[in-house]
Amino acid sequence: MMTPLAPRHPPDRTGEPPPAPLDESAWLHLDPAEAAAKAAGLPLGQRFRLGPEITPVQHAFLDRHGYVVFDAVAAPAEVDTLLAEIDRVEAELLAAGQQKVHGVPLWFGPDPDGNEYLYRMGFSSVRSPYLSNFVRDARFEPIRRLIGDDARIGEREKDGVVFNRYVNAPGSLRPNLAWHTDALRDVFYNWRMPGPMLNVGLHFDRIRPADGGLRVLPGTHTQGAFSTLFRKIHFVTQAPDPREVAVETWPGDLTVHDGRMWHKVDTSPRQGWPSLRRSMYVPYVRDAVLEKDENSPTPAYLRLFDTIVKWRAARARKRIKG
Ligand SMILES: O=C(O)CCC(=O)C(=O)O
Ligand SMILES: [Fe+2]
Repeated sequence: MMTPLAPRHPPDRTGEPPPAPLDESAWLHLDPAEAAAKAAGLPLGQRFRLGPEITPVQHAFLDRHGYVVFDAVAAPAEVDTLLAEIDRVEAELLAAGQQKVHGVPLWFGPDPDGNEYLYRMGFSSVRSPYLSNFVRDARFEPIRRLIGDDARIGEREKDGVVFNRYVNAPGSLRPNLAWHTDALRDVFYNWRMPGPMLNVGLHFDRIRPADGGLRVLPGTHTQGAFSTLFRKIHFVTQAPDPREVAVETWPGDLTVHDGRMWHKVDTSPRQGWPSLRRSMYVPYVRDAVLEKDENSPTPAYLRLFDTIVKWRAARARKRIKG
């Protein structure tokens, strides 16, 4: 085993450990109707264990609510090494003055100390063999099969492996992410309403409901096209919804959510580095192979965002310099 590298901001590992994930040993052979009945009786915050197969109850929970949380899929040493790798790749990109990777803009803005900080990085595994090996590890095989027997990890497709950071500080480029469905992005990529689509996220920080973080609207993955597009204003509405559920995470947790479900990231009430939240999304792809490279254009859906983000970054830098 490799010695863990130290990240600049290791996750907070103080406080309560997570509750034990559900013991499903007596439920492994339930038929879909029985599994659906069990899933209906579980709390919305239920944590599951990722084993060699997605279980009937895990399937049923995901079908019913649109998301599922797996307990500590990455070990503490892996979490630290992944975060340290992101720090290393960030330093490389900064040193090279790089603005995009494979057409996907890098969003740099001031961190709580006023230094340049990478808030969103697409294709984050292409410069990190460790990260690339990690996302292809055998433990994720049941997740791949859940998405489809023909699914593959698109390290060089779509936006690749996306690494997100959120921090609440004066001049922060991004303390949150407003309500949206990921389906909208696929409408842009494919020009049609997407069918079921599952997004797989790894979570690096301890996020309690009081810390902001990921909020979902359970069940909205089965809404009609009109609600998928217009229930809220995509990437603008941030206001609480009475039906929202906070997805509580411990470092190393893995979530699967249906991209047609409404979700957002709320600002942490803390300030500075204690507000830091990091997530990484691994693209599982089933469409025809469409690999990107350094000559790939910026996708249309990112161009508008990129203009807004660059403007916010410039404004933040000016404000910090006074
Ligand atoms: O950071 C997260 O967990 C959510 C990010 C997200 O929803 C997105 O990038 O589409
Ligand atoms: Fe999203």
